[in-house]
Amino acid sequence: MSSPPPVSEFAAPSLAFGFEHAPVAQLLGQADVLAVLGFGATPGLPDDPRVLRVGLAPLQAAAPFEVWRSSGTVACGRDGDLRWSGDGEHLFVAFEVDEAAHGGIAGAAEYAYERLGRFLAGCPTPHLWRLWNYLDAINLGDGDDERYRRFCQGRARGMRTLDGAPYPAATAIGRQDGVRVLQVYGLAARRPGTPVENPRQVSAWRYPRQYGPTAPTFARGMRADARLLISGTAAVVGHASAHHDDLAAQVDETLANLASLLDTAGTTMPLGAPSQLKAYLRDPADAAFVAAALAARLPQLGGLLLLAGDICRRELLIEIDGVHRLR
Ligand code: 3EB
Repeated sequence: MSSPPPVSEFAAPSLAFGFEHAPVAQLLGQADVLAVLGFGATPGLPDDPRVLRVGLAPLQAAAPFEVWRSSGTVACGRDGDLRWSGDGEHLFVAFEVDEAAHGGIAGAAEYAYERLGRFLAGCPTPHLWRLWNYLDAINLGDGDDERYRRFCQGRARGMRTLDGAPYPAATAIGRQDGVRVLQVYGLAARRPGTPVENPRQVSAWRYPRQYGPTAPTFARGMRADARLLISGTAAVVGHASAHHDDLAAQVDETLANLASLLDTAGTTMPLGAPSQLKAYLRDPADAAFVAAALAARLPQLGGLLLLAGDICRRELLIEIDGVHRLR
């Protein structure tokens, strides 16, 4: 009689997220690497389904890669213009959509989300946990013509294919690179996550009409795998932007929002060592101030990446997203 296989063969593979400085060729040679995200000018990135270059300029010397690793067996491939990498339990998915080919940012967003919905519906990891959306010139255009608002309209239309599933945690940030290509990447899984809302903030999908004809469709966070995946979080209280153009106060309000979200998600550990954060700054000149403010408030922080990026409301100067271990 053969003995039963070790328990680990039955356990679902687990993910790890980190910021790493190794050369990309070395990272891609490692069998457990699910995804490598490079920021800004990262020359020589290979054409590999696990790799995405995001055109947000890092505001630190020698910016790290963001690396997702899996304890399982990683396979990757392409499906038309969509790239994926997965371990059977988790799926990294990425694609880039040329806006002009789809009549503008709304059409590109609708196409991207429809495409994503159809792809996920046909795969064993259909549950969307987390999405990142990066587009150029997010605040260009006035009133309802603003590109962010048009993105929200297209995204909501394309999301109908997600068919009643809860909204994923998300980030939507403006690149400053002049490239009219919508970048969408994310994390889906075999099992659903648990969306978390923030009691200090009106749920985004309930924002009133003044912020645009179509409310943004994302959850404030997603609890999954003993982690909280934290959406882009800014100085929004209720539905209003707080501390217009006051960076220091926006940093404090954003940290208060993050603490409230963690509290709601039931963490026993505050923001700090169990957290890895990305901070997006509208003005690259604010990097030193923000780095110092976060170092003072979160001295044990597990990792921080500072990126130049425009927040979707003009009066907001900073937005922070990330991942936090719950236990
Ligand atoms: C906010 O709280 C800030 O449209 O996907 C944060 C995270 C924000 C995600 C999105 C927008 C999005 O409304 C903006």
